[in-house]
Formats: sequence, C-alpha cells, structure tokens
Amino acid sequence: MGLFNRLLAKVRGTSTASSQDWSEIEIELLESDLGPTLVSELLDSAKKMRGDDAESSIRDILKAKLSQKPRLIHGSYPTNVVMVVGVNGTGKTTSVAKLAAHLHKQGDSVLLAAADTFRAAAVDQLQTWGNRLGVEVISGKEGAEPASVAFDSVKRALENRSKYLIIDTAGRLHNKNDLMAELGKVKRVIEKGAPLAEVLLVIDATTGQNGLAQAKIFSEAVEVTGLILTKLDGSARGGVALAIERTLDIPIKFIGTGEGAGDFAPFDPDSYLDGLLA
Ligand SMILES: Nc1nc2c(ncn2[C@@H]2O[C@H](COP(=O)(O)OP(=O)(O)OP(=O)(O)O)[C@@H](O)[C@H]2O)c(=O)[nH]1
Ligand SMILES: [Mg+2]
Repeated sequence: MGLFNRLLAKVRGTSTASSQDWSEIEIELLESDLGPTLVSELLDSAKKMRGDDAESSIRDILKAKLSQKPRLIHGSYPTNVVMVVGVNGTGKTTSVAKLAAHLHKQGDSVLLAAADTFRAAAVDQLQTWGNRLGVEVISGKEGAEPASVAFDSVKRALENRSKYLIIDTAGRLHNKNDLMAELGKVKRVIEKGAPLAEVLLVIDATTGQNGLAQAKIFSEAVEVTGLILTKLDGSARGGVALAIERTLDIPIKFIGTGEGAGDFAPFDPDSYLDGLLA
C-alpha cells in the first residue's frame, strides 16, 4: 500500500477524519522517514483539504519541499572534479563506478581516483570497476595519504584533459571528528590543484532519519553540493531524501537501484513523487 493511501482516502472522502485517524496517519508517515517537521506540515495542509484533488495537492506540497537547485553535475572548468563522500557501506565506490559508466556512455572522458587508502581491498574494488568499464584509475600505495592520491589524480586529470575526475573516499562515521577533519583536508588539497565541481554525499535510502544527521555533518565538513541516494531497489522509499532536501536544500542528483553499472540514473523528481504516492 502506498505511503499516502490512508491520508488520501481520508481527505478524499466527505467524512471527516477523527483525531484517532489523524494520529494513525501521522505514525504511518513518520515511519516513512519523512521526518517530524515535514510530517506535521503535511498533516496541517491535509486537514484543510477536501475532494478528489487531494492527490495532486499532496504532490504539490511535496514538490514545493524539493530543492530548486540544479540536479546536473555543475561544471564550468575544463576538468570537473567530483569528490564522493559518505559513511561506511552506503555505496560510494559502486556509485563512483556507476557515475563513471553514465558519463562514459555520454561520450565524456573520465578518470577515477582511489583515495580510500585505508584498505587495499578498496583500491582493488575500484580498479576492478575501472577495468570493466575501460576507465583509468589513479591509486597510491597502500597506506598512502588520501590527500596525496587525490592531488596526484587532479594533476593527472588536468594533463589528460579529462572532462571528469571522480574521487572515491573512505567511508567514515560522521561523528568521528578526526575522520571528518581528514576529509576536509582532502578537499583543501584537491582545491590546490583545481576547483571542485561537486561534493556528492552518498546516502543509503534504508538508513532512515540518521541520513539527515549524516547530511548535516558532512555538509559542515566539506560543503556537500548534491546527494546520491542508493539502494532504492529495496523496500525503502527514501523519505529521508525529502527531509534532507527540505531541511538543508541539498538536491538529490542521482539514484542507485541495484548493484550493476546500469542501475543508476539522474534523479527525476516526478518519478520519485510517483513512487512515494503510488
Ligand atoms: N541493492 C543495492 N546495492 C547497492 C547499491 N549501491 C551499492 N550497493 C551494494 O552495497 C554494498 C556496499 O557498496 P560499496 O560501493 O562498496 O560501498 P562504500 O560506501 O564504498 O563502502 P566503504 O568504502 O566500505 O565505506 C555493495 O555490496 C554494493 O554492491 C544499490 O543501489 N542497490
Ligand atoms: Mg568504498
């Protein structure tokens, strides 16, 4: 049953919902990770609605909560440098590869950088993707400074005139200050070589409201410019993404819907809302 079915049924009919009904609807909406602020805004509007246009009214309300910022990769420099960040296991490395595949398919030249130097396996994982996609991967020795790998990759991308450089970073918990400070350093070192086009934060759609805390803290550390929302192929509806867009005005730029290179697409607000309202 769609997330908003009960709500729609209540406002569509002529009968007025009881306060018991409204609190049940509220609980249901809260369970979808939309977050308390957005849920109470929605309920306030819904209580004033009547009639068959309820669905389009709710769609309009939700749409108005989405960011108005551009959703394409913002770039003006000869090499568009994209840094990919996020907590452990959200799908960063896979998304780096998928984004490379997406851009490569468009005919653009792409270089990848394995700046997750904590684990040799992380470099191998990206290298395997690079081989599969026919995209070069810059890496350092195991235990190398992530900032130095990132800096070398910027130099290489500028020399090669790559249109895009996508830099993978190690997963880190947003509440670990030293790791967040290290990420800030990687960013500053990259910017010594070239301006950053984007800092993309990867959010796992199944993480719930914690995603909002992740987005806040990563933004403070590295000025996140966009989101990649992964694992939307599962049961998660990704309500948290709406909460992030509304609260922090960070646009979702891409979505991940599986483990394959093609399970990736630019974010389309209308089909996302279709999914929430289905
Ligand atoms: N179902 C599904 N699985 C995904 C998606 N994106 C990534 N995964 C899987 O999630 C797991 C973790 O993905 P990684 O790309 O290694 O995640 P990461 O953020 O780089 O992980 P760390 O570097 O360890 O922090 C892998 O098994 C991926 O195949 C997605 O959109 N859908
Ligand atoms: Mg990784």
